[in-house]
Amino acid sequence: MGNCGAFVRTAAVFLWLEVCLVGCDITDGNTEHLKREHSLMKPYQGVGSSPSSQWDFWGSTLVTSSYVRLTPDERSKQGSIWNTVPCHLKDWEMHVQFKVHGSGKKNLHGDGIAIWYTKDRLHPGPVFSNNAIFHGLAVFIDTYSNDDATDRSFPYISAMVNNGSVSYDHGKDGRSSELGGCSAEIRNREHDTYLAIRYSKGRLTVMVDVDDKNEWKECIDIGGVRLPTGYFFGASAATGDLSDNHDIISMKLYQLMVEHTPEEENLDWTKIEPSVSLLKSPKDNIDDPTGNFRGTPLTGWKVFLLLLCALLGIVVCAVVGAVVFQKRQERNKRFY
Ligand SMILES: [Ca+2]
Repeated sequence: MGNCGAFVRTAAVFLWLEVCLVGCDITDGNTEHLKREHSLMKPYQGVGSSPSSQWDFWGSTLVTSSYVRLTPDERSKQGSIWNTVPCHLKDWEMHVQFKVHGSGKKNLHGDGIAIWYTKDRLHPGPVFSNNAIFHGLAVFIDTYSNDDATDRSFPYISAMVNNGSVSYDHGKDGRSSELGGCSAEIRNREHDTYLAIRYSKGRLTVMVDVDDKNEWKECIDIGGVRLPTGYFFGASAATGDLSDNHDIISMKLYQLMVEHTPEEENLDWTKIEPSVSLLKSPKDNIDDPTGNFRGTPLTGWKVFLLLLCALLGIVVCAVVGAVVFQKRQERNKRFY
């Protein structure tokens, strides 16, 4: 019976470790460090106006002491705000506090906000007031469904990685180029709404906190993503025939303290071409561009298999134990 106990214990420990790997990864907040040169916070002193400012703004953007309004609730407005300092962190997490609000009724408002980590900055264009062809990462908070398809509800949050070869299709809400996404009720909320973008060891995770519960909900989580260092953070928004106030309250960038191998450290990370290695079923993607194997979330069938194995082990042990017990009893009987 000793072997059986050990087997069950091993299975239990393995299960616990896997669960911890998933849970710990998302809630780990102790290793974060705020980087002020890449953060935009109240009261936004010197933004845009002083030569030493670390943020530039463009278009309809209005900076007050309590919010940065990228567009007012008026038609055909375009605005953006961009960090002037290139980011050289390998592992980071950006927290965006934002507010989208306006007088438009259901489905009569638009277009939304985009958060950027790109090679070029202040590059006006048709995609939430930025260029449709870009190098880097974009996370779209799309409040208006341009496409007629009804299989998803808006506002819809999606992510796209581009090496300058693909154009975001605004008419289709970027469906063909999206890496993943989720619906989130972010508009006209009484409380604050937040979005977090984490990039670490080739994994891109987007989380939302929009229900005033002070907890992150996973929206996108994919591996095999390659992004260089030296790009710029920015936010942009646009209105068309329909409008909304698109406000950024804060953008806070945290450095994630992650160890890299000496080989990884010696690479020139500014030369990395933005890419994604697997577009199909990214949740099962264990490929890591930096060469490290990394634990993937424990999927339903894996849990099922593990439990099945443990159960089978117990049954086999019980049967063997019963047989041995019976044999021993029979042997004992013979001695009488
Ligand atoms: Ca749209």
